Amino acid sequence: MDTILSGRSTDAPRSTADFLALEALYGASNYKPMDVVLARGEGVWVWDVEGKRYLDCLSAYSAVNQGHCHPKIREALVAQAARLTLTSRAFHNDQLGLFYREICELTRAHKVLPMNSGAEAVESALKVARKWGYEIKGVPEDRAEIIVCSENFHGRTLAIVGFSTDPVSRTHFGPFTPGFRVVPYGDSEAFAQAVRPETVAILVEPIQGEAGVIIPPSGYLRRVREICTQERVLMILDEIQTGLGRTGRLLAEEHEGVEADLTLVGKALSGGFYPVSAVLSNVEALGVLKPGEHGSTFGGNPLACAVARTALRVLVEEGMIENAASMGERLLAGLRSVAGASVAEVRGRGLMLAVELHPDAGGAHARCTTLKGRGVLCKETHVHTIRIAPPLVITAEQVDWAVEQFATVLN
Ligand code: IF1
Repeated sequence: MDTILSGRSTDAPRSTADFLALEALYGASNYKPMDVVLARGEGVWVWDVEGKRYLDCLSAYSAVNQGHCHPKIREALVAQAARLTLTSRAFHNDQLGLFYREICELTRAHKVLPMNSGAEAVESALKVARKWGYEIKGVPEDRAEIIVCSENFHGRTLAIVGFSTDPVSRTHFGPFTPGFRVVPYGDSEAFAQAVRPETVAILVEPIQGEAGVIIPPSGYLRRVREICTQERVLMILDEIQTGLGRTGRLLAEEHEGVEADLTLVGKALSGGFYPVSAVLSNVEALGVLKPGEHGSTFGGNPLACAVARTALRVLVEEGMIENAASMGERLLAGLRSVAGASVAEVRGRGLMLAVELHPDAGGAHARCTTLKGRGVLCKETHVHTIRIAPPLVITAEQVDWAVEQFATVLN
């Protein structure tokens, strides 16, 4: 450890190959990233260690909706970092109440639970739903059931992977947490059939991101909302990826005109500067939490709150949400116009898009590698789908240039 900690490295890495070798030597192999080593980001652009520029069409899985290194969010981070970064929740701080008020006014939530990672927000919502079930709905102790959807992605904790339907996410991590039931995504009647007296909630993504930008049938979320209201089941919408402008609305639930009982946000809540997530509640579900019953060392810290306040402000003040709607339509039409025989479907809402290739079309990874060579960074999902999600600040000119690059791999 002393060699590593002393920083006495034999030679400073410079090339892409140097950095890849260093990571391979010390890092756990829980990812297989594309062979590009990024060193700088600004707006929609990132640069690698060789100085090559790329249009980022992943946005760190929708965590940099505001664009890389947004100057106003950076200023807020630096200023707060010079004042106060962490107090724990044993004491109050002068940023938390302001963050609460601003995110509630923006989302019409009544209560907020500030956390750090998306998975923490999901886990917190699951705990609140169970507690609400026992104390408000009257479900017998330890009998609460939460309904989730096939092909879900909600994070990597043990409870969450326990209800994943993706073998890669769950194999050899058991035993898992009981109390979850899986229903087909997009099928509201299957959900209605699955509800039992002990059902306390459904956890669902408005659009499934990791599954490949799966958009449910129109009316699905409205019907789920109706069933939840009729059966006294909490509707928990995971907007950690779809939220904060990504689909062309502040929250994706707005496309269906529904209001969840618990809404989860994360990722772009900090513009990519800091892990910040939150559980937003439109009913007093969060009211079941009493002092000492839940918490987190960093949850609601002043640095996170200062960053999140500015990340939300620039999202709204700089018209990023409206831009996501208009540039998303432009990009969707552009991709469809260049899609050749290898493409099965081009789909999307706002700037959350995907190109699904025919199974015999040679896979998405090879095309992402070719796109890298043309200065566009994308990530495939589930072998045949290219996920496309640029920062919400992308311009029409940049959209048109991106379409030209995609044309070379989609024909
Ligand atoms: C990885 C996927 C995306 C999420 C939704 C909760 C979370 C995520 C809808 C948890 C996180 C990230 C996790 C990251 C890659 C990325 C991802 F490929 F894993 F599935 F976006 F689709 N709900 N998604 O998308 O938030 O705890 O990560 O802050 O694990 O590789 P987190």
